Amino acid sequence: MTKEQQGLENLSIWNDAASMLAKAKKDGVETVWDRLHEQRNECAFCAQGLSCSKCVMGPCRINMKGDKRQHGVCGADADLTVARNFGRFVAAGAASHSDHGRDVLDTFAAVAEGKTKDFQIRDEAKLRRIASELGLASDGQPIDAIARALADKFYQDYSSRSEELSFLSRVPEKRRTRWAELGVTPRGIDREVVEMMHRTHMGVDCDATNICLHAVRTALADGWGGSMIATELSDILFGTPRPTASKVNLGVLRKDMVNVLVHGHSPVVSETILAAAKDQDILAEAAKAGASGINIAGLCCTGNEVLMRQGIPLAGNHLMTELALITGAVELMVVDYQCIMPSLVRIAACYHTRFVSTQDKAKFPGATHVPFTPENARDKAREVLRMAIEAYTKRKPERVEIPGQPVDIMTGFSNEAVLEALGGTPQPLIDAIKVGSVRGVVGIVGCNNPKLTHDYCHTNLAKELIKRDILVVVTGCATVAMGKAGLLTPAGAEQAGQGLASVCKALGIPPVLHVGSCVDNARILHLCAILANALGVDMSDLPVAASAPEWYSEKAAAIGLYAVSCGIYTHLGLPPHITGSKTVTNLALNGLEDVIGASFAVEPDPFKAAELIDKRISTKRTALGLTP
Ligand code: CUV
Ligand code: SF4
Repeated sequence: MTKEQQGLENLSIWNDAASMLAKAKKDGVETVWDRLHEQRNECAFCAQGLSCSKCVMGPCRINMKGDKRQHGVCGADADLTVARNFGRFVAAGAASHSDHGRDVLDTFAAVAEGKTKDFQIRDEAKLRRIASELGLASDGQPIDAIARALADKFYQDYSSRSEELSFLSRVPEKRRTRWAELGVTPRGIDREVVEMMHRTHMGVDCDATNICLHAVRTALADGWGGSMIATELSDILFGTPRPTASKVNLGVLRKDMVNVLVHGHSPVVSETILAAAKDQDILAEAAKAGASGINIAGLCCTGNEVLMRQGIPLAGNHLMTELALITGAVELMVVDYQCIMPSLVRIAACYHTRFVSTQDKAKFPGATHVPFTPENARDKAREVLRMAIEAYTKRKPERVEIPGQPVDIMTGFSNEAVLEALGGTPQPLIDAIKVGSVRGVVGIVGCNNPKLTHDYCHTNLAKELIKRDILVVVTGCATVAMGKAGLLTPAGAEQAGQGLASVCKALGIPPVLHVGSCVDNARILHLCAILANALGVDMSDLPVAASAPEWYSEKAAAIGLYAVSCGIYTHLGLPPHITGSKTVTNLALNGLEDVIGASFAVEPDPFKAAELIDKRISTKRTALGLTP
């Protein structure tokens, strides 16, 4: 379908998006949907994972039709080509989460070593708790000594060590045994990623299944390694999330204030911007420029980070990032890395918007580069805010359009907060699952993809699940969809089934709980492990599932694969580029079930997906001796 046939209104389910798409047309600004249209007739080889450019004897295309070329120049067949491509795809995702985790670790280590005054340890209790959980001396030790020891331990997790990752101590025994038997126990995080790059070089691992098993190990190194370290250390540095109220959609931008959007993933930059925006002299400068204050709003995952911990409003998700600039109301967008469309720099240039990059590993031609380090962050943040204030004086009111009113949301459901609300133990949740008022728990995670109507799958899948008394936990860009649909407030429970609604009312919680950013999917893993350990079962026995209905990124593939590898049935709205191999596709859809206790399901229709997930939860409930 072309964009013209589809009509602008079918690109997204939201009014704020529709208004900005119309404004984009009027302003002559190109968006992701225009480019998708230009890229139509995608390459069938690439779509199926059957093209390879890993060496200069190629590039090669493996033709699956008739008796034409069945092998690349080196002799690689379809299975191997798909597996090598997929292996690298997962490795890139795991590397992204984990390198973000490393940056948080570097910041944490700088604090521990007294090298920076710009960051502090805000949750000392959590630091002590994690240190003793991981077997480090904590009682009576000074806080910086504990922090140094913990930093050291996590650096070792990144190394080429051959022992298992520290946080595997959280994993139920049965699951760890299964991983050990399969040879997929994750060791050093970097080691697994590098080994995947090695294995997929020409003439190394030529066994598709063997490569897929290493993809499992690489993904697990992300979930229980890089991502979990990112989450736990971010909590220690910036505070463990507590239930907080906030707002969502483009309406959170303010006509009368200096609007600064934080975009990317790491909380290190966004938290510093937040802190500096409270400096009295900066606020005085904003007032002098005629603004009634500085308004910080988030996009994508860094938006989720500052929403979870500080209640900062979320302006939008992945497909809203361009549209946010088209409001003409944004003074400055400051980015770190990941999911930042290169087009944003060009769109910013169409308005008075300044675009600021902050990481030496993520530069954007046309942007102003302000390199942040743990040591200089606060000064740099002040510099960035001054640029925003200056830009405010250049805003053209006639080009500003802020669509709609913000929607109320509730956020901050860390496992700590959830357990506290339950009285300190998971037992009330387990009891609710046992009697069936909560039939199961599903994590809806991840991105948007312009190939699918924006947020249609997210919202409809969530609504279908809560109707069936299935509690939903949400992270990443899906969060914005749930918020706009009114599912992140206690009132959202009116859309839930009777059982779930009664639980939500008793606890005063929404039927969809916001648990964070993409790396915070580690919180969901941890929660599943806590539940499984409390019940004395494997994670694959739990009535839980995961879904990435509108995913697009390599990181989402890593998340999906670690979820399945933990025994969590995982729904995807779109398949990865693996359909050119029967072996790999079968492994994903069926074969993993026997070896790892879960598999993937691909289904673009959210109503059918809800059926599949419901059936899975019923099966798991029955096996536990519960009502379906
Ligand atoms: Ni990490 S990965 S688009 S959900 S931020 Fe959103 Fe966020 Fe990217 Fe996907
Ligand atoms: Fe072709 Fe093999 Fe080189 Fe890939 S590795 S480009 S299939 S020759």
